Amino acid sequence: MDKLVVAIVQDQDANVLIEEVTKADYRVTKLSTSGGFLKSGNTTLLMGVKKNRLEDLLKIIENNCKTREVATSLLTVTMPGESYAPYPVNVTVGGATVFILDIDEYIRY
Ligand code: 2BA
Repeated sequence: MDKLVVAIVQDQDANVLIEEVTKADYRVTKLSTSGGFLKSGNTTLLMGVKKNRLEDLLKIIENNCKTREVATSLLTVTMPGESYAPYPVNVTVGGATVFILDIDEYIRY
C-alpha cells in the first residue's frame, strides 16, 4: 500500500462512488463529515491504494462526482448595533476535494 487517498465528496455522490470503487477492487472506508463553510453533511472516503493504481482510482472519483450549485445564506451586519441579516449566496460545491498522502506503513492484523 503506497498512498492514502482522502476524498471529500457530496452525500448525493457517495453511494454510487463507493459502489464503483468497490467493483474495481479498491478498499474504502466511509466517514460521515460536515463542511466548515456550509455546515452541512458531506462524505469523506479513505482509500489505501498501490501507486500504480492511483490514476485509475482518481479517474473513477472524477467520473462519479458532480459539481453542484448550492444556495446558502451568510449573516451580515446591516448597521452598527443592528441585528444580523441573512445574505443569500450561491456556492459551487466541488465534484470532489482529494488529498493524496504517502503511507509510511500499512498493517492488517
Ligand atoms: P464546505 O466547507 O462546506 O464548503 C462548501 C463549498 O463552499 C466549497 O466547495 C466552496 O465552493 C465554498 N467555500 C468554502 N469555503 C469558502 C470560503 N471561505 N469562502 C467562499 N466560499 C467557500 P468545495 O471547495 O468543493 O469543498 C467541498 C467540501 O470539501 C468543503 O465543504 C469541505 O468539507 C471540504 N474541503 C474543501 N477544501 C478543503 C480543504 N482545503 N481542507 C479541508 N477540507 C476541505
